[in-house]
Amino acid sequence: MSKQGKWLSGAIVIASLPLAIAQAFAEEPKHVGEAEAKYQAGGSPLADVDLYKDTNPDAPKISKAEFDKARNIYFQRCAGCHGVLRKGATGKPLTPDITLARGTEYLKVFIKYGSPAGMPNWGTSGELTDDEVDLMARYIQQTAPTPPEFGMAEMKQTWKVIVPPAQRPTKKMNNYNIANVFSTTLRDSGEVALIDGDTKKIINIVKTGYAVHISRISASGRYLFVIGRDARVNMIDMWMEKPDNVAEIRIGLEARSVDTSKFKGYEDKLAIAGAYWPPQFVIMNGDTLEPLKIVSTRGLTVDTQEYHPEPRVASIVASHFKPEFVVNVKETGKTLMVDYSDITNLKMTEIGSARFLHDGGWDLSKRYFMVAANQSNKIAAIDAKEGKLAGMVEVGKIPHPGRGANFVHPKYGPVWATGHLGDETIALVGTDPKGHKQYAWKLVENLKSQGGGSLFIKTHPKSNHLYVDNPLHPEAKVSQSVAVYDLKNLQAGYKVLPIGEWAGLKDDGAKRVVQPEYNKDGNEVWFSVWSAKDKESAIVVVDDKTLQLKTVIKDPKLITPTGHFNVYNTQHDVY
Ligand code: DHE
Repeated sequence: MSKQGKWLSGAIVIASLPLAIAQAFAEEPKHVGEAEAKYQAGGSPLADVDLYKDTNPDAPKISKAEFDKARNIYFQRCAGCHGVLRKGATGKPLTPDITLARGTEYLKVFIKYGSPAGMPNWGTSGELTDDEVDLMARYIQQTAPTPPEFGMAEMKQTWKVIVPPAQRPTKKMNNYNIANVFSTTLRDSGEVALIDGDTKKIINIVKTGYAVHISRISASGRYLFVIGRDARVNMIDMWMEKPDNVAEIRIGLEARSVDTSKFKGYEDKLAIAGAYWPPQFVIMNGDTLEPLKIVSTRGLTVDTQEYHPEPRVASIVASHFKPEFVVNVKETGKTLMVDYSDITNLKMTEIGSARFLHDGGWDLSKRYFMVAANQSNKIAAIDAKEGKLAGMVEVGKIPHPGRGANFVHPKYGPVWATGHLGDETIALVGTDPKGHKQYAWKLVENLKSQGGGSLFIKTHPKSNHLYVDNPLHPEAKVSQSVAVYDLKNLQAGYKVLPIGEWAGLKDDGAKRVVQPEYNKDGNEVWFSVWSAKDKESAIVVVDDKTLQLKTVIKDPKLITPTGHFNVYNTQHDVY
């Protein structure tokens, strides 16, 4: 049965039952785990944006103040799954044609108790009061307000060249070993910490966008690009005496991805960023972030071929085989190979795979981009050389690789690995169609990990270890530790490293251990120990040979560290 069908059948059953029975029904195991629901409900900057709205005469009454409050709650909690326009994304559509027919009382039951199909129980969990549940039930029967578009004029208004290229250093002006610098996301302070990987000292805390998301490095290793959820791109010059911002721009109202051109002859020439809203990507000058070309991703879904009004841009990566960006569009399930050699006459190859493309990384040869279609439980292998779909693999529940991990398996040859949000497996996928044809694009082995709620997995060509985090696992002892496998003896299972405990934090924060990241030489692994913004957090560095604690980096400025990106490994796609 389709997901939609599953939801509808559950919905019909619930609608025809008295409340107590509906409650019991809602307490059945959820199809979407708590971890996944929390992860998606990350909060959207659109809560503060002026939105266009109309008033629907058929909808229940709602005052302007109530509408604004509900809109805020919607963008904080609901938009991640149900979409900005409520047309459905990983969650179900909530447009008035559906919600008005259900009515307020029915919707309140859903919002309060959740549903077997994965809707969180916002009321009984204490996240929303009864009044807020009632408000949200009325709100979702109104026509969804539309955020404004964000075109060239708006982008140019936000574009700042802080230090023009002519005034930038002509050689490296500092003594840092830039290749071993880490850019650490300080999620809730809207900053990145640049940390010297050799001395473990903070070089600079650089102001970036709201709830900053990822960092990427230019082909030469000189420029660092950071994107915030508010779609602000910052460009940092690592050659400055104290590396800092040299340009910035907003490319939309909400975004997650950024990268820069890496093909020979185009190094550092162009940058690209992808937006969640409006659904579009923009190609920029790699020196100044001047916006050059905006391309909308609105279009039809890969499977049912229905129009989708807000297909968000998920991961973007620069190809090493051609002057192309690989742009993964979530809701339509399409990968766009964007040829940047002539952006006036822009050519794009559209590769269809499966819906809800999210994150991914290169295979060992850097020819195949392995992208997770997370709500479809699939990995698509995109051949960047031939510009086509090389294969699709059914893996576990809600794969979430980050960029994944590559190593050579004694039996299956080169494999790429991903963990999952929704189950405890680590999927190994064969990636060598030449040398190991029978295993290519197949799920060759499943390792068992500590549990679901995993976000990132990592290894390094010089390491014999594979690290798997579980920051969204409901049990603290799992979310605060990391599992490590010996690549020479996978059958032995994993060892658990108590990273949260090693951090020795003074207060009892969430201490979620997130994202293993190696140093340049591949002999240390860094982990963020992520607590709330008013609690102490830390970075724990582990010796990869001995699996012992090497050092803990603490500083009051390290507020909510999450992702971290080693310059060399990010520049060269080493993982
Ligand atoms: Fe991420 C990568 C989207 C929540 C930390 N995240 C990505 C990418 C996308 C994405 C599309 C791939 C970018 C690329 O490669 O170009 N993330 C989203 C969401 O939509 C989601 C689910 C909800 C939200 O509101 O943003 C979300 N992400 C989170 C978090 O809660 C995390 C754990 C903590 C944080 O900092 O916000 C988080 N996401 C990361 C990290 C990466 C990432 C560290 C980069 C992984 C890598 O190895 O490259």
